[in-house]
Amino acid sequence: MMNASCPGCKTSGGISNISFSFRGQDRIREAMHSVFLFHAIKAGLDMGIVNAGQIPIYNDIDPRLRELCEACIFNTRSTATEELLEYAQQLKLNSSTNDNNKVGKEEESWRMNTTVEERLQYSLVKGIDKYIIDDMEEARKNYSRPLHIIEGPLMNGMSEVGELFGAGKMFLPQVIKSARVMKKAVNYLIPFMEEEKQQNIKLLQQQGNTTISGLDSQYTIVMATVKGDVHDIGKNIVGVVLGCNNYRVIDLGVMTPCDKILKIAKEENADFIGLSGLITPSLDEMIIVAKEMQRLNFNIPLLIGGATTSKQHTAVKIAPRYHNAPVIHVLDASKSVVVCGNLLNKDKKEDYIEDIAEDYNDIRDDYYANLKQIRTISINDARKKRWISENENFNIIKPTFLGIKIFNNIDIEKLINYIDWKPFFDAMQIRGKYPNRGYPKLFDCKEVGTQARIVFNDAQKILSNIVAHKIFSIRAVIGFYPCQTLGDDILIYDPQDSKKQIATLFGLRQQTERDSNIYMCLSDFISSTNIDYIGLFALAVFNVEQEAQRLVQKETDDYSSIILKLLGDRLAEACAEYLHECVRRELWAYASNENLSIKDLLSVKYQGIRPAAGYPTQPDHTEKLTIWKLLNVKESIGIELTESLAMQPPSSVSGLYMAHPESTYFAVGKINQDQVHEYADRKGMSIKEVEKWLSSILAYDVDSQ
Ligand code: B12
Repeated sequence: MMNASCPGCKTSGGISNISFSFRGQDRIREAMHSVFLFHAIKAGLDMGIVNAGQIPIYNDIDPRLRELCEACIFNTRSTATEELLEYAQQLKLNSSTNDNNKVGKEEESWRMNTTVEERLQYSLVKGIDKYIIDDMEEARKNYSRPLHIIEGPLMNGMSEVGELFGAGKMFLPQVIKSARVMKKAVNYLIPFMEEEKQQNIKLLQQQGNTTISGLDSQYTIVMATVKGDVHDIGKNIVGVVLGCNNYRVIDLGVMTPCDKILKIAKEENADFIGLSGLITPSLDEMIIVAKEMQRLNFNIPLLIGGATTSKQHTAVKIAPRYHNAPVIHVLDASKSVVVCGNLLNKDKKEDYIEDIAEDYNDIRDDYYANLKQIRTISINDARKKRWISENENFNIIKPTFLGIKIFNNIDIEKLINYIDWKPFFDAMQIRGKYPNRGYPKLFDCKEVGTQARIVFNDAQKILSNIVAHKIFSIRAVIGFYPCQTLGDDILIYDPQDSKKQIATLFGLRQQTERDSNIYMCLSDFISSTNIDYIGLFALAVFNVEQEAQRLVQKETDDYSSIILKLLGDRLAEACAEYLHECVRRELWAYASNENLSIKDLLSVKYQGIRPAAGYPTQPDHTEKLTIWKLLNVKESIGIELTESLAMQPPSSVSGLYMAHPESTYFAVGKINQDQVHEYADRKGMSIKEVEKWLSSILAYDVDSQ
């Protein structure tokens, strides 16, 4: 009625109000919410405020309870309220007597008196793989071709998963579990499909024909992490989510050259190309792919994702290079389905593309307008206003050794306490709501607490297995050197002879106007008059990729593989934290009395900093080359650098240790041409090369020069 009389108005409301009188009876309340939403959405409800994590699927509600909820909500009979009250009373009684054996029985009861299609649907939605092979065998008997099982019950099940995820009724870890069941089912069918294909080929050859059709109805996305980059967790998650929504995902893995991506996209008749990247040099590679797509006259959408990418970079630098089809930045896995869906939806497509084009035009305009407004001071003036310590008598402490120390086989068990779990839950898109944000408060969050606990427990099991079977090995190398500051650079001296310079760490200084009137550079934290000291380190968790690959191939298990990789990253960061503590307390021993809790460590409450090339205090990835040369990283512990200076294996961290009690993290921010020119000169690199590596922090636009 409202929609008809006020077509421009939207409707919203707190759904839980309808079940208020059943406080404490969650099962009744949740069923009422689900039933109400089911009908209200159909009737035009635009938005409902509801606990999405605790809504049962409409069809899963006990039919009697469902009918009673409907009777109450629609007020179809005068006894409806009493009947629902009676049901609730009975439920209370049953739950207190039956709690002990109920779980086991409920687990199996879903299989009774059901068709194989219903069971497959249930297994997919609930992520249960226990019976999938039995059910596949039964389905094979009912269907003439294995392909029909995929296109029929399996796709139906995954469509439901996709819909539930899209509606916020399923969480990412649940979706990944569903994908595991799907993959197991499809893998079981592959040999039968292969057999059928061979028979068809023979038949077609006898008839002089050569084409075989596959899953024609599916849309295909070719995805890859671009050349020089090694990170794929985000891309893999997107692949799983799109797979759950019936897309055919062709994942080309990591470090994929442009020509390979485009060749496969052509061969596979792809409907989309998706690129992923974690570090800034990958942004340039994405521009190259876009240019090539234009040159080769592609006309399919290009999707951009990964931690270092942004809507702004996509709009300003990538989209203008490829005009034939939309270039769209995709923020996360859940958005990927929406974006692809909109691009395929005949009714929405045109408007959607127009909206994106308009949005990206505005972003470009803003970007160029903002560039003009960035105020920088000259690098010479910035140097005059460098950061100067208040404590000039700061006591420089010499590390307990100078030169390199290698740590082979660091004990994982020692690192577990140092793990920061927040990024793990971020990657799984499980974010608690205020006041229950972050680990461990997250577990108390009404909306996501249960899922958080499940995925955390799964991670603990995998972690125990890693420890018990020594699946990962963790190696690190640390070096301490005498040093001194010269301008913005740090001169590194020979550990045996502090007069002999053996390398230079080049620094970038803040240049955008700031209220503090202090323009920092890392070199400010090192003495320019006395011999000072600096630490360098590199560390990595090895065998993560190999084990993840094994899980995917042998056990078709994306869920465990993604958790395993996330654990690899968590352990790399935990190791960085642990080693830094050893440095402060024992190896450099400038804070030998430090005794901080893990929470304080993760909140950086210690003395000194650990800046890393690529992070905001030193955005220049090429500085890693100096660390590699000094620490002999490749030969000593086996971490390699790709052409984009990503570290291989992926779960790697490298950086510097600085001890000055007042040293802090800061962001260099945007820098101007005068600094870039000088920096290039000092580093012996061309201006163009420096501009390429520092493109994301330039206060000017190279393309419009
Ligand atoms: C966790 C993390 C790490 C971990 C793990 C990295 C990894 N294996 O992914 C560790 C500790 C190992 C690490 C190391 C480094 N890191 Co780091 N890291 C991060 C952090 C905090 C989160 C990244 C992450 O894993 N997110 C979770 C995943 C699931 O999300 P995602 O990759 O973004 O993917 C989602 C979307 O982007 C999208 N998506 C992704 N791909 C695709 C593809 C398509 C087609 C589509 C449609 C969508 C899509 O969907 C995904 C799922 O939702 C980011 C900061 C941040 N908040 O983003 C910095 C960050 C990425 N790291 C950064 C840097 C610099 C580094 C190091 C170079 C530091 C160093 N010197 O040691 C190294 C490099 C490591 C290497 N091997 O070369 C920079 C990169 C920017 C830059 N300047 O280059 C960042 C942005 C931090 C910063 N603010 O400066 N890092």
